[in-house]
Amino acid sequence: MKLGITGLAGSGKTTVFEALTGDFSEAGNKMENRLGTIRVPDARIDRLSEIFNPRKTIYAQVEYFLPGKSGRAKDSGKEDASWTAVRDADALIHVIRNFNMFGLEEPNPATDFSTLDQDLILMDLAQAEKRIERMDAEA
Ligand SMILES: Nc1nc2c(ncn2[C@@H]2O[C@H](COP(=O)(O)OP(=O)(O)OP(=O)(O)O)[C@@H](O)[C@H]2O)c(=O)[nH]1
Ligand SMILES: [Mg+2]
Repeated sequence: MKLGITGLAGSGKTTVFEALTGDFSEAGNKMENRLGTIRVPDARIDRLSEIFNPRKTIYAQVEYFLPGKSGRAKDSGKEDASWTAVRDADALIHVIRNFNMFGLEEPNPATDFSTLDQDLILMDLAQAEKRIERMDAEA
């Protein structure tokens, strides 16, 4: 399963990515895409593995994808939404800021949530419209 991390600028995306993956290797590099794969610990698999003693034990994996700056909308809907990089994710993690940060406005989680949500909805709409145009052309 691949999960794409989204959120407005400064919301805490990198922090969440690093907490989830334990990967602190590229701290400070905002341009590059980052992908972290973790194995999901599962006591049931451990038990089954004990019983059947297979040659290999493979846990479920979760991939966390954090798009670099170029692959995401910059801020609060003022610029074109461009979360194209997370388009193939199975689900999105939406990181919302609820802490004070020098240089940013007071936290406003509800507004931030709907700002990004609307960007994503517009992106979906644009995608659907393109698709319809293509279908029309083919018909
Ligand atoms: N107080 C507080 N600070 C946080 C929290 N999460 C992140 N920060 C801090 O907020 C700042 C921004 O966090 P980042 O994880 O870099 O945010 P980001 O969304 O990756 O930012 P951009 O990549 O610039 O869009 C950093 O200084 C973090 O240490 C939190 O839950 N509480
Ligand atoms: Mg970041």
